Amino acid sequence: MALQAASLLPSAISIHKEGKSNASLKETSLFGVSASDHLRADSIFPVSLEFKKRKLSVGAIRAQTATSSPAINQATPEGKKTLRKGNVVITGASSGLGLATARALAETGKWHIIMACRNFLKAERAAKSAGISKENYSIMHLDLASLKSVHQFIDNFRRSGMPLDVLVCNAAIYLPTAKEPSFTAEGFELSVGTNHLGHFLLSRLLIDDLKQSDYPSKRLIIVGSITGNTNTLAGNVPPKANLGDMRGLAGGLNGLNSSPMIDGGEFDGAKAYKDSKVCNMLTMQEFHRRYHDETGITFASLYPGCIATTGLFREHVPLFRLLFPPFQKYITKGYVSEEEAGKRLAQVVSDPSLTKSGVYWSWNKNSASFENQLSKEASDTEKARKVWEISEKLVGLA
Ligand code: LMG
Ligand code: NDP
Ligand code: PMR
Repeated sequence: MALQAASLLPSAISIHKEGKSNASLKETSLFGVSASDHLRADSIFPVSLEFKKRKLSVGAIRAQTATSSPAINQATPEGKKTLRKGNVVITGASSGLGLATARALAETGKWHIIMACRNFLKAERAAKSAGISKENYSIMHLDLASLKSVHQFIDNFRRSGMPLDVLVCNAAIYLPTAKEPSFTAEGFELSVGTNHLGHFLLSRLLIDDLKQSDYPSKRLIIVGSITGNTNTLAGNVPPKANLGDMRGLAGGLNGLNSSPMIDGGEFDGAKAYKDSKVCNMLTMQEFHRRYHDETGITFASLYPGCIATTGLFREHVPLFRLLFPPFQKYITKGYVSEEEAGKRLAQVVSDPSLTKSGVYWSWNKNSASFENQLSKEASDTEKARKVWEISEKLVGLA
């Protein structure tokens, strides 16, 4: 609501200097109000103003899209060719893998990163402390635990006029110590609601924007994990992922007239997280089957390695947080730093050799990427279709 009002303000057409963007950010921080409450899209996203102006004078969406971002020069064998910056939306870019990926992409100078985050100030501080320069990122509010917020994010993004070239569904929460379930705004169990359903709605709607992009390699990436794959040792640490017949999901995961767990069982936070990762990997493959041939979009998932130091483990007991990094470093040897994991995901975003669609990428000891095998459940086409269909109903698309 406030956003719409803001975009009608006269200031919306005069703010496109960085100084003014700063002023707006300061305002936000001074009052300690979340950006979503009074988000001023135009002041936060410097590139968007070009669009507003063009929209008024040109009106043709394709023309806007093609000239949206500053052009950069890329040397090619034939000589110099101009390619505009790619625009990549990364959910949960305020910490861990998402932030490290944003940094790795920003360093190339070829990407504008839209950090889609639930905590605007945290994201701003994170970008600053990661040394990402101002012209390389924007922050837009997104709370995946609210479908309304997902719709608002999409509105804001479209209003900015930026084309969408790559979408990275990275954000996640993990609640291993919760005894009772928590729920999203719409009443879905929080881990599956955030990690899967929020992203499902986001990506189902943004596929239209990806389709319209004229960028040479358009991609939709959904971060998966080894712990959702029961064909690995890590995936066999209890509680194991298992979607069962999905009776809980079909019932809406609300914990009232249905179980909060996808398989209909008792609540278990660690299992809910692993189940959500199975849904992420199944969704990526279902996207590939439904959209790849028609759109040319590359759909991919990945296991970036065990990034044992991220905020993902913030809810775990202190002893676990203390021992988990050395355990992964010296015993399993599955440990990777945030920086290394960020480089891996950045490859999946932009490496010209990783354009194959429908792949679950992993990296070997020498940090070389390879196409990994998913578990039986995480590659079950029938389950993928069912997850897709039930999820469409739950998020109001069917
Ligand atoms: C459970 O908690 C929840 O209860 C459950 O609800 C669910 O959420 C589940 O997977 C999710 O997690 C995990 C629980 C069980 O751990 C804790 O509650 C925290 C305690 C963790 C630390 C335990 C220390 C005990 C030390 C004995 C360890 C024996 C095993 C050694 C390694 C064996 C390798 C094959 O936790 C577990 O499942 C076990 C612990 C998990 C990982 C951490 C283990 C670290 C131990 C090793 C120390 C590393 C030292 C490094 C330096 C070595 C140099 C050579
Ligand atoms: P972090 O906790 O560091 O990052 C998670 C991000 O998600 C944070 O930015 C967090 O925001 C954001 N987030 C959480 N809930 C919401 C929400 N409701 N709306 C919007 N954003 C939200 O964890 P990681 O970097 O480790 O996790 C990133 C991805 O990597 C996840 O998909 C995870 O499953 C995957 N992964 C991680 C592994 C690891 O070992 N760490 C291994 C394999 C996969 P905020 O900062 O506001 O809390
Ligand atoms: Mg696991 C080869 C061994 C390996 C790898 C790569 C991981 C990754 N883990 C491995 C082994 C083991 N883990 C073993 C042998 C144990 C029992 C001691 C073990 C335990 C363990 C726990 C308790 N591991 C965990 C936990 C968690 O709470 C983490 C989790 O399941 O989060 C969902 C976790 C993880 N181990 C991993 C990775 C990548 C994680 C965390 C994150 C994720 O999958 O997203």
